[in-house]
Amino acid sequence: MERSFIMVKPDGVQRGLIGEVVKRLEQKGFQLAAAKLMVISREQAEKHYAEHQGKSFYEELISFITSGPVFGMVWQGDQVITISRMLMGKTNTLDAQPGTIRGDFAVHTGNNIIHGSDSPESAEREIANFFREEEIVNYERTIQKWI
Ligand code: DAT
Ligand code: MG
Repeated sequence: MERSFIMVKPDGVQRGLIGEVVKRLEQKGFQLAAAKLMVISREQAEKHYAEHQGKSFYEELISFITSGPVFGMVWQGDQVITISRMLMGKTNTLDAQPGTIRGDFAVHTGNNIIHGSDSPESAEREIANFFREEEIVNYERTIQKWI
């Protein structure tokens, strides 16, 4: 069973889209394993976006992601990384199709509502950056066989 770190960014929290994002992931069939509202530190943000260090948008990205509360989550399920990124939509908002979260709610590439891990390695690193092991809840869902 695969896990992903998915986060409603400060713009999504301010716009009241936490419920919408959670609803879409739940309806798809994924299982919530952890969640918390938090303001992330500059240090956590730099770790999270280490791959983008030095890019033109890096400083703006770090100040945006630390500018207010985010809603961080761990979701699990088969292919959750790839499928949740399909639900998110493309990074460039002009490519984000209607029906996706970014396609339905975002106008600008920076303010794009949601983050989702892009590989099992980044998921593991990102989850460890924001959650302690004991915050991740293991439980069985009786509906799992119907997903
Ligand atoms: P994603 O969030 O789809 O994984 P990413 O990891 O390439 O995309 O970039 C992280 C975030 O940085 C992205 O959600 C928005 C911002 N970003 C990426 N490319 C950008 C660009 N060309 N201009 C402004 N912001 C950008
Ligand atoms: Mg990314």
